[in-house]
Amino acid sequence: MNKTKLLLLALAGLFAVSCAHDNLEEKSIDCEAIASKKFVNTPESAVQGELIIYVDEATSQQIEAAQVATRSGVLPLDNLAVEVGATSLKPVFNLAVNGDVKRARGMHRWYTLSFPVDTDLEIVAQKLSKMDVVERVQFTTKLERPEVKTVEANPTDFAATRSDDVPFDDSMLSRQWHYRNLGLKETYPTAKAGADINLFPAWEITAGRNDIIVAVVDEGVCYTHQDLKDNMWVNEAEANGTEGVDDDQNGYVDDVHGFNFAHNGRVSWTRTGDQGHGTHVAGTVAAVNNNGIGVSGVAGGTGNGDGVRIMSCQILSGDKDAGAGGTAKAVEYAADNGACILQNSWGFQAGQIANDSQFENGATSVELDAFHYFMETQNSLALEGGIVIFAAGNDGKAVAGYPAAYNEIIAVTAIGADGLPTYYTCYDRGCNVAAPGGEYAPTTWAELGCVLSTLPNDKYGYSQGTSMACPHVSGIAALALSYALDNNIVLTLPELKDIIVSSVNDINQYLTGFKTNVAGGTLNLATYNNKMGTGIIDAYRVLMAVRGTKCIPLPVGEQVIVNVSSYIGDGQNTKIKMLETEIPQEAIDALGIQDIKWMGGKLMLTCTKPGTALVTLKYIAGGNNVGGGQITGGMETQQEFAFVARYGVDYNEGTLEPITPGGWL
Ligand SMILES: [Ca+2]
Ligand SMILES: [Ca+2]
Ligand SMILES: [Ca+2]
Repeated sequence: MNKTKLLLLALAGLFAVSCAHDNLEEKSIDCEAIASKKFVNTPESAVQGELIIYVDEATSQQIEAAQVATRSGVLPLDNLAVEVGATSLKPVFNLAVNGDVKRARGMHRWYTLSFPVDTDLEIVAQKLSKMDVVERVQFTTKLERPEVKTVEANPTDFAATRSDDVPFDDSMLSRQWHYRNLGLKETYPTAKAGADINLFPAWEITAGRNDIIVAVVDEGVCYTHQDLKDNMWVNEAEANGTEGVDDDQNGYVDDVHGFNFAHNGRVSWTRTGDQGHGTHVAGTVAAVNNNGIGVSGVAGGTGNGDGVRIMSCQILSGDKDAGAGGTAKAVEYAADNGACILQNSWGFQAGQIANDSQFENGATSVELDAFHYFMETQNSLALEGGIVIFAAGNDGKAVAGYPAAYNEIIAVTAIGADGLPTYYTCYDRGCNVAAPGGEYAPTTWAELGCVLSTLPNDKYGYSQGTSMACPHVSGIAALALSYALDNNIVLTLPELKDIIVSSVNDINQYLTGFKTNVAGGTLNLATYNNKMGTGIIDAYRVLMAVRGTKCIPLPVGEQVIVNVSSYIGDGQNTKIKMLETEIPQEAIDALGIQDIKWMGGKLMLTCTKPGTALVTLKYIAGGNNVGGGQITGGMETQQEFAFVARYGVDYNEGTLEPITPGGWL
């Protein structure tokens, strides 16, 4: 069995520009050109026979007016086209759809110049870069395909483990510790209860909506999978149309569930080299819930056709990839066809791009232009814009890879079933939030601590990686938008990003000592302190944040005293006096609350079972008494709180200090 550590789809060879190290032969890219920042990427690992160029406005107009495949009407370009035997000069983006917006953004100025593969790429690039009308020359870097270690799961093994204490009847759900972790040592030797995304209470509120579309930019998603097909996005015009015809005239033929931008055709998953990566990621976002089979997805619905929809924007296909232009088109396609969440478990190797400025260098890079277009396109009434979510990378470095690391993109780090950083996760700079990515057990490579999801051809399996963490966040974003839609709430993109990165549980209190990892080393956990992003994302907290309700964490089975006023305002206000509100019976039943007692404005209670309840508590603002009649005093008002009782909530036992937000919720 191949024990590869490389589990993220990665691009290599990007931006390794260094004049000091270049052998400056005549044909090489010269330092003057590099200094002019005309080049995006380098010839290293570049696809032969094509270059992407960004021309000035006047030239783009001339090219469009010329209407000849390889002639621009601009002399230097035409001369070069003749010289290299150019076969086509085509716009990268699809200007037939939403063309006015794209033109206003300058997207029409990107062209792909194609020529025979035996033509010297660097010479062509050099000549293009010397033309005034050409503002950028981008090499299309070949995507690398590190092998993913996946262990298949045998569905018949799960009949015995199927448990009644999960909300849906999917047979493997009780093994999806990443959704609800009971701390079972068979899962992982140091598994910790509560080290999960706290999904079950969120599902009591929403499990998705079929009008939210998540674009999975990855390998092709196996849309025929028994546990995915009902949650696939369907382009109805193509589904009911004619084979070989672009029925909806969106520029793509037979794009029923998405499109294969690598092979320019139907979405596929059975070519040599395909690893089921896209299908695994898609299952975490939205495998069909409550259908009696297989796994559950974070936003997979309740079994009533209400799961969020997966659009397959395929950029990796067998041994081929979509390149820079094809990846940009895949992102454009997602925006043009209704997606509001862009799920990306791929990226450049961490450290290849030094910083945001270098990434933006090509302001310029055709992919970044596409990401910005996606972010600025509104496809859901619940979100003004689109959200882009990326895996941080599996290089184990103290910086995320790009595009994940870019400041406008959410980068997801990975924890294991022990709630601790995984050995492979990137961390620190550029990282925003953590989610379960799973990990094989130390030394034994036992797979139950990995993420369990769908694999092509009705199969299921375990895998580990920030690639697996990322779709948890995309699924939760889909839940947030589903809940917002249910309640006619419209979020701006900054608001949704804030909700995602701030609705988290603390990880830092656990980052002491050392952890043995499967790769045979040890992690010094202090290295990760304050560097895994803001914390571990919590699906229930996310929904409460959309609702505008604060959560009060409570441990199960222990008597605690809650200083409720510390949850109001800045928590320091002495002019807030809690009134002794009666706790509703519904909440008492939901959490099995015993021994309730108000003590000087603090609430003493014991929760005997996990659960959540919304409780409205009254208080006096600005006085010790409520005014009225003969009394001049404060004002009675109230606030709604979410009581969240969970196993494994850590706090300072025995103390009467207020329980502060945090711990494993
Ligand atoms: Ca079409
Ligand atoms: Ca068709
Ligand atoms: Ca299922």
